[in-house]
Amino acid sequence: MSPQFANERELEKEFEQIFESEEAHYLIAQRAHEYAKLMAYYRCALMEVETKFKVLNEEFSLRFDRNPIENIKSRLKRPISIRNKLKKYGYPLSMSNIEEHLHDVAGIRVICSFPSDVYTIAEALLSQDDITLIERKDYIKNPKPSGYRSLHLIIEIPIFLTKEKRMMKVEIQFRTLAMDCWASLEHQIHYKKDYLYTDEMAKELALCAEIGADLDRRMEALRKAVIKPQEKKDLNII
Ligand code: 0O2
Repeated sequence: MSPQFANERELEKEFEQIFESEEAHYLIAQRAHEYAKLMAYYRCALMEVETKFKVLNEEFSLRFDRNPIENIKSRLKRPISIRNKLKKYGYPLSMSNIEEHLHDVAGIRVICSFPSDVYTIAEALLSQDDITLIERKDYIKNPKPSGYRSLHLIIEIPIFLTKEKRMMKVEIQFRTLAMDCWASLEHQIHYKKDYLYTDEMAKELALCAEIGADLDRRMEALRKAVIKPQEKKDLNII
């Protein structure tokens, strides 16, 4: 056995001894339980926010006979992504650092029909008295150089447990169908990938995003042309 291999075997043995100790089992189990509990709280926050969107969609449907929300997708950040992001920011992995420094552990994507629906639904949510706005990034009014468009909100929402009320952060991304189509496809082609990527490709993707934005503008103009006067008045559409 080479000296390097002998050292590795010794290291392995040392780890085995540590992991077989009762103390280590207890520590790992305790950490796993804390993590599972925190993720359960984030899942509760996602349920709360998702319900709010479903209620808004239902009410809209009653008032205007159409649904402004096409689709709602929610997800919890994967443990490896949580670890990587904390590492990127220079924080050790701990439950308090996750809660304090990561704003997108719980994420919801709301896909709306028209650009104006994005703002109507976002404002309706923000006007609710149990929602606190932490951060707003409007990549629709100010698209990223890549062409990415979405309205991002970080909000805080209470969840009510048996003996406590906890404030949880949720990231919400609002997009139209056209914006979502571009972002989903660009995610496969380029975003955070180390595939070949030339300036020409970047220009082509930015052009595709412009085409999507043009589609949104044209569809919105058609909708405004057919809309009933009462809806125009209720939604402040000129
Ligand atoms: P994934 O794989 O979608 O979960 P940070 O939030 O700290 O990472 P930043 O730049 O402040 O960084 O956040 P920003 O710009 O608000 O973007 C966060 C999320 O928006 C990303 O999450 C993506 O979902 C989406 N996003 C932002 N820019 C792009 C883009 O150019 N293309 C696509 N397809 N999506 C984008 P994640 O966790 O980075 O990625």
